[in-house]
This record gives sequence, structure tokens and C-alpha cells, in this order.
Amino acid sequence: MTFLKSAARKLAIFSVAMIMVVGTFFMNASEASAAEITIVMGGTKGLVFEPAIATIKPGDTVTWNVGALPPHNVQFSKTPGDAALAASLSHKGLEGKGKSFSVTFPADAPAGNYDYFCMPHRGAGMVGKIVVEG
Ligand SMILES: [Cu+2]
Repeated sequence: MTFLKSAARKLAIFSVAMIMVVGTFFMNASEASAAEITIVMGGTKGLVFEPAIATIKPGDTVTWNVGALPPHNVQFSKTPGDAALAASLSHKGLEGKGKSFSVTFPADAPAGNYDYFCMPHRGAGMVGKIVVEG
């Protein structure tokens, strides 16, 4: 009987472990779908994007929130794609406090570095980079 109880306990522990392992597969599957990341324009360190460098995958959405020292915007200056892609990702309007805007990177966005800056504050060093993974 003791042997059977021990075997049943081992089976129960094994079952719980398997459920956790299978659950991890589902978590990884959801991570593979499109993600959303947020960048603050003008944060605690002044005229900077926080984070200044963000890594995404094609199909992900980036939202920029206006923080301190507005107005701000996002102009892509150098991308692995063509000028039309840079223009389509850019937000030309100037946004004030409490505003935000989002851009979804195309599913076929080429991998590489997407450099951008804030037009009014480029000279102050307000630049950022989106790294699109392949
Ligand atoms: Cu700015």
C-alpha cells in the first residue's frame, strides 16, 4: 500500500509538472504574437526618449507618450527600408502633454536599426532607436 501511495504521489507531482511545462508552451506562443511597447518622450532625464533603444519584431506596435517638456514628435531618419517606410512610421504633428500616438511596424518590415529623433529637440540630443529583429 505504501508503495502504491508513493507511486500515486509521484504520478500527481509528475502530472502537475507536465501541466506547468505545457502551460509554458502556451505562454511562449502568446509571446510570439504581436506585442505593444511604450516609449515616453521627455522623461525623468529631460529631453530623451525612455527607453532610448527598444527592440521589437515586425508587426509589433510602438506607442509614444508625451512626458515632460513637450511638444514632441517622432521622425525616422534612417531605416533599413526605403524613404516611404520612414515617412509612414513618422509622426509629423507636434504633440502636447497627455497625448500619445502609435505606429504598427509592418509585418514585412526589414530587420535592422530604425533611427529617429524628435524634430524640436534633435539638437538637444533627443534621439531614439527601434531595433527590429528578423
Ligand atoms: Cu521632443
